[in-house]
Amino acid sequence: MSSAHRWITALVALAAALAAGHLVAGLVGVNASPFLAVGNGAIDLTPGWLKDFAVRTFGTYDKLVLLSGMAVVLVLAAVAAGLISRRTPWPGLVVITAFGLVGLVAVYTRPDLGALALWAPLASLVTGVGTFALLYRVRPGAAPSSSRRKVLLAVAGAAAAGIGGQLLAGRRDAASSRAAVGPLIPARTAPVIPADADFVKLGTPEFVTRNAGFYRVDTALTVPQVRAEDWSLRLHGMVEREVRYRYADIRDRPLVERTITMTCVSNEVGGTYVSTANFVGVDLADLLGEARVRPGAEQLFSSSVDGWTSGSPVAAAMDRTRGAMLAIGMNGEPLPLEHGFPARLVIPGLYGYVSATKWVTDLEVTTWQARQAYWLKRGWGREAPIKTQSRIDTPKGFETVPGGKVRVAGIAWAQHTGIEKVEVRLDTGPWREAMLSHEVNRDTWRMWWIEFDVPPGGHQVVCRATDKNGYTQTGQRAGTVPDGATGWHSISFTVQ
Ligand SMILES: Nc1nc2c(c(=O)[nH]1)N[C@H]1C(S)=C(S)[C@@H](COP(=O)(O)O)O[C@H]1N2
Ligand SMILES: [Mo]
Repeated sequence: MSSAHRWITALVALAAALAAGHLVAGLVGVNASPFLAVGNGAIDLTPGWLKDFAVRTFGTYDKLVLLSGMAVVLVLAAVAAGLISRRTPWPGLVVITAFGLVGLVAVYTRPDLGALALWAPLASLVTGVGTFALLYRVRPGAAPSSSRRKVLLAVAGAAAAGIGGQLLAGRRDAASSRAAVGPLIPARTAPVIPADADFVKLGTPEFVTRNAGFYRVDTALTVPQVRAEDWSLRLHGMVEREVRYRYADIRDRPLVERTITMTCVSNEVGGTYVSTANFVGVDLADLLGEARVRPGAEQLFSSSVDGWTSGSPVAAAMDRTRGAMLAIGMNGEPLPLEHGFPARLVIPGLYGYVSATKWVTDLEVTTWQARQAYWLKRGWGREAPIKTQSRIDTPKGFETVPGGKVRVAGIAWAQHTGIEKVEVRLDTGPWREAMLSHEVNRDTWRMWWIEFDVPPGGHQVVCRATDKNGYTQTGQRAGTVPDGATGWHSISFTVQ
């Protein structure tokens, strides 16, 4: 048997195995697809420093890079498995079985997958082994057309299975469930946002971020697909009465709408992980009140359907003046799938990893001692209030602007405290106070702008915010780990 025939045989077996796994995953849940399960497992096993590096280097492409890397490894392993099977198929079969077992273990250990999900990697394993053994026995010398036909058949079968899996996954998809929710009309709408809440024409972002532009941060390789009909939220632990809510139970309550600026702890100084939306939902304090939290409770430990967990202070969740929510709507629509459909937490003033669990299905009232959430175990802080920060949006870094007056504009935030002032400095000049936008509420960002007369040449602007507690942002640079970056944002630009 030629070496080309052997490695092609192995590649076809690989394609068939992945496709079979995907087909079955279409029936039992897309994340059971062994390839995705290995990817998700790899993400959870990755040490924090490597994860930070990946996010910093590849940004939102980090997961694409991971999947591509895995694909390259698989292809190389398949080619090698084919090549080493010189006289018998056994060496190749051993390699294929080993990879199949990795897929099985990955699916088995995923917290978001049940026993049914094991059928997907099993299908992959059996198909991979079977395809390789069968095609290996085809004698290319004897009947070339028949061997080609068998290979073509296997390839066609793999393609059909893969597409079938995708279609099946789509049928169970949450998108149609979301489309069927209909309008969510709050009983208490958020105050109308005045026109002078932003300075878009002067170079700031829009006050309310469109859903499509809202930053996204999570550990999920594929967006969890939860249908509203299948969703429920269990509230238990240190409570007098365990409660379970279904989607309709939440949707049919009087809904409240709140304008809130969310921020990620991984936001570097000057970064983009900050956005504002009108969230619609119910007060978390109401739900906790119905369960009756017992004395001594400290932590609200929330779990997502994909196994991700978060720990929020019970006090923040219960504090009615803070307005923590179980949100089901965002900017006039049901939550987009990527932002947690059917339901998520939003607690104003705390970084997302301790306050904003998406696809939330479980709330356990407990102590700090008893449970450790996902990022806490990986070295991030337990209490993580959002730090007062500001960012320059105009001019852009290294932009060349016309001579004369140069306008500098940006945003500042100090959620739950409020922004008092923003100061801007050109080169080594004095700090000058910027014009602030209308304050919508203390849980949202504020926009600012200022103009400078700038001579031609290279220049630098720096900004710093002061919040309503009188705290002025420190110029001391700190990284994002363990509880948020500090330092002043600066921009270098050139005047013509
Ligand atoms: N299930 C789940 N929820 C999650 C996360 C996650 O990884 N998984 N990431 C959190 C983090 S770190 C942030 S900053 C916010 C981001 O929410 P967004 O993607 O809607 O902007 O979601 C939080 N909720
Ligand atoms: Mo985050």
